[in-house]
Amino acid sequence: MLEIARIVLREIRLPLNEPFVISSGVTTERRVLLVEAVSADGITAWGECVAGERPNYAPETIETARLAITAWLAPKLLHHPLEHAAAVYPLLDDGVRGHYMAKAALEMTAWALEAERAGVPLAALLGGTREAIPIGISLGIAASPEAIATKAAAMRAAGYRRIKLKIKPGADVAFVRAAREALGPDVPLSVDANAAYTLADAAHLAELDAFGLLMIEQPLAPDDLRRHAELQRRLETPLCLDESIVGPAQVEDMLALGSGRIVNIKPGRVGGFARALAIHDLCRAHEVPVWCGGMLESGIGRAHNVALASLPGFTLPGDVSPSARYWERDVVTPEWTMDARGMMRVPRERAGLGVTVDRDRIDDLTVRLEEVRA
Ligand code: OSB
Ligand code: MG
Repeated sequence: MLEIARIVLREIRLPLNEPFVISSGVTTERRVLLVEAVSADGITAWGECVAGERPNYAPETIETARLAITAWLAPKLLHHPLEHAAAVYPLLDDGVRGHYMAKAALEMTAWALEAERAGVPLAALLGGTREAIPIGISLGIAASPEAIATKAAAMRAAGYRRIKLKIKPGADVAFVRAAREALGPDVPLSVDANAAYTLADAAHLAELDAFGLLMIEQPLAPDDLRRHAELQRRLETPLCLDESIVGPAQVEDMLALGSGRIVNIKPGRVGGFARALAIHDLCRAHEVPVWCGGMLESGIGRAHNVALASLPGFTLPGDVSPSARYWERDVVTPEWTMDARGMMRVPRERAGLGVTVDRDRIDDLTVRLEEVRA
């Protein structure tokens, strides 16, 4: 039985090596909410909430997640024996609408705890089979087409298997053209609009068809599944949904409506691993490629993403970049690295996350700490 006896929440601050610019805002420093859970038999596991500093990607923020976890979610989980981590989501979801990132933070920590207690790698517990995963990079909006072209070429030279450019109205077609020219026709290239467009932009977005993109990620608002379907009918380039997908139901809707052909799975966005696995299985059954997105996670959240991305349906390179792309120094050892061929090894020789959480470093970075009471 899996029984959680203690839950400690910490906020750490981690400055990014370079500001990350998307259509709806800039991030210079991450405020990361970490979860530490201790089982009744004294085993510790770590997790991370992917909620951002502001509600510019999803409605949740680090502050709403902290409230949801302390007031409503963690008290349900504490001292509640469960057969399996897969039982955590239904427990948390009962009587609490939304707050998927807060739910995911606890749920994913419970899976890590189950892996630790069973003495198996998290990747194996989830059903992952890959020894290494292909890595992409998500590049923030640059000051000019020339700047993004230079950056994209340098990242390709560093080994990344797929380059993704953030776009917004006013920083799209010319930027993509410049990057495509710098990369040549064969490098996998995609764009992510983070919901910056409307259906009125369909003709403009169709200009992107000229650049052989792998996908256009989340061009329209999260709730616009019908409009995404209308847009997909007017484009050759596959649409990929990110913000729109908060569970398997939206994938069913996407399939029924034709709203997109690829899914970005972020376990931290969809309520955790059980729902991420359900989405993976559903997409696989429908031959819809999936890939693992990122939310500028610390090495702890990254460990969870690496484990998930080792499942067989993750056929496209993920936004699971190495630690050094984000931080001067990560909170785990060894740090996450990528080889010259753009691959990251999935740790399989140790139980749980497969990396060591650097508690001293976390203590140094902690600006707030609270133990949740039942
Ligand atoms: O839309 O995929 C996104 C980062 C923060 C919020 C949303 C997104 C992103 C990224 C970064 O693209 C991916 C990464 O973690 O490297
Ligand atoms: Mg995205």
